[in-house]
Amino acid sequence: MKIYLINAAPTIISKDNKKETLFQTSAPPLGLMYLASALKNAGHAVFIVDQPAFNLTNEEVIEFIKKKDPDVVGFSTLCASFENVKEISKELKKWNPNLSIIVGNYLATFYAHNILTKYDWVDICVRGEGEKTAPEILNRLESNKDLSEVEGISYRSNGKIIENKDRPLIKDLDSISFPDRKLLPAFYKNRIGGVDITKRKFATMVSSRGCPYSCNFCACTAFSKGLWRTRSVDNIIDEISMLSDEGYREILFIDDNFTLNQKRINEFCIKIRKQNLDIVFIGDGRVNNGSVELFKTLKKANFEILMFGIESSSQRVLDSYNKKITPEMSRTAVNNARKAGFKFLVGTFMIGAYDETYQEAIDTLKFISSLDIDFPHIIFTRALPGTQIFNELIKKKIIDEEQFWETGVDIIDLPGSKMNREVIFKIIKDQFHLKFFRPKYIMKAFTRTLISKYRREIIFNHLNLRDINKFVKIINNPPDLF
Ligand code: B12
Repeated sequence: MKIYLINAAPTIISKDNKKETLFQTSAPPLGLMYLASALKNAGHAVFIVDQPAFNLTNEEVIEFIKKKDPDVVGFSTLCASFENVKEISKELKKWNPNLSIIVGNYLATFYAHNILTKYDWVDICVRGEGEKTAPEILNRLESNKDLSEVEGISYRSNGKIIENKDRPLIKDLDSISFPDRKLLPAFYKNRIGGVDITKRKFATMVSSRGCPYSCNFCACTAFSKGLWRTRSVDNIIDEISMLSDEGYREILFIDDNFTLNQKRINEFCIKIRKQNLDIVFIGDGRVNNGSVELFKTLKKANFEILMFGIESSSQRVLDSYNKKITPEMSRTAVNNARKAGFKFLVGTFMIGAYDETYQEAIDTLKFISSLDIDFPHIIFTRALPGTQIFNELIKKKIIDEEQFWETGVDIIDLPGSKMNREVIFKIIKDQFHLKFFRPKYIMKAFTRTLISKYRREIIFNHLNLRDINKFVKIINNPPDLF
């Protein structure tokens, strides 16, 4: 069968309440590339369309698919891109009623029944991992067999919605074929705060799946049933060597919890150093895994950027997220990473928990300014479908599930939340740039750039007016809060 896999572009509702499609190419749709390998191994013809990366409008995607005339179209459904998924899939089904429309990823996993009930042009929802499920579906569609035996799907049959039992998570991750990255041009760039960091050929990888922690704002726990599974270090290195041969020079690990197992990290770093590859690695980790030893091991293995989920400086807010860290742990992890020689650190923060006060939010901004990090990524806390925080707020009748199951909602916009979006946004906007222009920050940034070959590469990569203007704009307009 011929299948097109579509990574639809995210949308936002702009100030004048219009739907605006965001075109950004920050990371390749790895999930679809994994699916593509599995479907190809099963003998199907597979292609991927990454709408945001190609700046395609919905109309252009629809016209493109009509020309290709596939048997099946599969969509990655995340809350941010579901609007465009609906619009594109509806038009395609109208054009060819025999076209099978399959949706997968987080939203399809947590709200399959709602999707099939409300959108009658969607035929099948794949819940959970798709590498085993998708080939089974296409093999059965191809031989006109029914889908009753296919685990991990919800589908429509004779007007009824059938929910087959969950498919167990894939135990042996080494059994999964490497993602087929060749289905899309290698034009993705490692992007932080909307800025391409280097010119290096860039790829993302997952070396493990899932996370044993249960932060209530994160959907990964429910998606991977609280389990953490890892690939063998040799399997990970085989993929990296292959990428190295294909000219990749920068790899971002997008694991849910990359540094969970120190023993694994040690084995990986020892073995990858023996390969002596000219590849820079980027990883993220929890601050409670923040020892100097761990960071030294990563630094020696050519990790150049570390990202920490710090979230807030209020212990009360951190506990309300069930994050199981303290602000002290965050500061220690940052300082330990510096001691280990890291010259580029990113912290991610959330402001706007339901009962978070202005004082707590302001304290977090001051905390950000006091931390020795290079870039803070700040977003408003969002209650996303499938997360504990979303379900808790539904139970408390603060979130109307019917209204928000497709999109999620920024908690700050909910009735009864302690802060007002405009007020706290202005505070953040006014405080944000103070961090960057502070002399101590500039001095450190300058000396670190003198020492770090990677930082010099980044700077020389942006020594042009366009990027300098962009950087100044970012400093004055916190990127992710719009
Ligand atoms: C890398 C990443 C990104 C990248 C790339 C996203 C992309 N298009 O792939 C970038 C940086 C662009 C990104 C942006 C955002 N992201 Co993000 N991202 C991730 C992250 C860390 C890894 C995704 C990944 O590649 N996983 C590895 C692959 C192997 O797994 P997978 O993608 O889940 O795919 C498997 C299954 O889901 C399924 N599947 C997936 N697609 C399809 C399609 C079909 C047809 C089928 C059958 C099966 C199927 O099969 C795949 C193989 O098993 C996830 C966390 C996570 N663990 O998944 C968050 C995550 C997906 N992101 C999330 C969010 C909220 C966002 C943003 C809204 C953040 C923001 N505020 O801007 C934006 C919006 C992006 C958008 N396009 O809508 C949430 C989504 C929650 C939700 N309910 O929608 C997640 C789950 C993080 C979280 N903890 O909650 N993200």
